[in-house]
Amino acid sequence: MRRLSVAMSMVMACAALTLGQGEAQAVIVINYPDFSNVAGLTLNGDAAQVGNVLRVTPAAFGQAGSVFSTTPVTLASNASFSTYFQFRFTDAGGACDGQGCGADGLTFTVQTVGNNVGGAGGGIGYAGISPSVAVEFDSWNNGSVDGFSSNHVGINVNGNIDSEQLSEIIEADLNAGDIWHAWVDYDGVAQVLEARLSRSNIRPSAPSTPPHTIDLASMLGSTNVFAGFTSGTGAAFANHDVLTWVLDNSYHPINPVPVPAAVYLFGAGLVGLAGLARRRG
Ligand SMILES: [Ca+2]
Ligand SMILES: [Ca+2]
Ligand SMILES: [Ca+2]
Repeated sequence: MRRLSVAMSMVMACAALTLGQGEAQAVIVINYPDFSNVAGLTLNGDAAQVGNVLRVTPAAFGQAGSVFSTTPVTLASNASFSTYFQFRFTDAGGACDGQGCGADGLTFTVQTVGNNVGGAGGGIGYAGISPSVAVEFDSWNNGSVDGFSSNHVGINVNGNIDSEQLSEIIEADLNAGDIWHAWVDYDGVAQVLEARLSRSNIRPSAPSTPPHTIDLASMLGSTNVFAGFTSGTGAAFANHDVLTWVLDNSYHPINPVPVPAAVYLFGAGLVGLAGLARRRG
């Protein structure tokens, strides 16, 4: 009995840690420790569930896919949110752009509908989706719209692939097959969007792109949004997989990131779309 009590205390401490220091009001509304169950998500175009990952596009020519929450996420009144996800690009093939092979990348996108797909290839499954804001992880140099970079992170708006902010990723090639950790945070009071990227699960103190000032609530015209991912391939390709995803509908940067056991507990204790759908199913 005593042993059980100690075990429960440890479990509760673990759950509290997941919330982050002093962030008791954080509410995780999307929580997929993996994608062995994709209930609560709408898969569009060439996106598919493969094993326990979301394959937003497969390693094949000319693909375009997207995955969004099936029901809208209600953000804080000022449209604030924080999200964390892991992704990985594998089996790069087709043409090469002179700075490695594989294309075209992945975006995290927030928009007002959940069942559309943007342009393939350099459109990264995002081109033309408006109104929207996206963070792109772009692995193919499409010339001036990409700042002539073959490996960069950018902040895009309203389906335009010519980024508002763009920074070269120098840590490694996106197409090298590593697991990447990404954080996207929007502080709707300060109206600042930041993106962070690392192969470590420790959230970098500095953002990976210059902070971008944007009035998301006005731009989208609603704080009920669809959040998710888009991807595209063209003459070059790769598997563009999302491995895990957590979204808080307020500004609470997800740090430290959930470890799998704590994520499960967290999802069971609060409302996660996946958990909700499982209970319904
Ligand atoms: Ca590249
Ligand atoms: Ca590109
Ligand atoms: Ca780009």
